Amino acid sequence: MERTFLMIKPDGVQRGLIGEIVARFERKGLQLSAAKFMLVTRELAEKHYEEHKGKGFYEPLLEFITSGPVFAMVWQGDNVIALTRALIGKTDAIDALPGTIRSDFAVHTNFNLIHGSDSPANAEREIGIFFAPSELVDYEHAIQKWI
Ligand code: RTP
Ligand code: MG
Repeated sequence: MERTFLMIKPDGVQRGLIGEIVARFERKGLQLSAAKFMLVTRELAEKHYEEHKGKGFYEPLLEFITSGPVFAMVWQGDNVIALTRALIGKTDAIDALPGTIRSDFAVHTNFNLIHGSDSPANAEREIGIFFAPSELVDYEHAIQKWI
């Protein structure tokens, strides 16, 4: 069973889209392992986005992600990384397929509502940055049997 780190960014929170976005992952049949509503410190943001250090969008991205609360989550399921990236859609809303979160609700690359891990290694790294092991809830998810 694979795990991923998803985070509704400050724009998604301010626009009242937490429920709408979470509902899409629930309906898909994925299993929620952890969630918390929180502020991202500069230190946390630097760790999370270390792969983008030095790029032109790095500083504005850190400013944006620390500008207001986020909704951080861990989800699990078979192929959860690829499945959630598919539901989220391409980085730029113009390229995102209709029906994806970014196509349905986003206009601009800089305000693209949600982050999703892009590999198993990054997922584990990001989960470790945002959650303590004790915050991950291990339970039997009845719906998994039917999906
Ligand atoms: P994310 O990490 O947030 O899930 O998004 P992603 O994989 O689709 O995109 P990534 O390449 O990892 O970029 C991280 C975030 O940086 C901002 N960005 N801006 N102006 C630009 O060219 C640009 N490129 C990336 C976006 O907010 C993107 O989600
Ligand atoms: Mg990324």
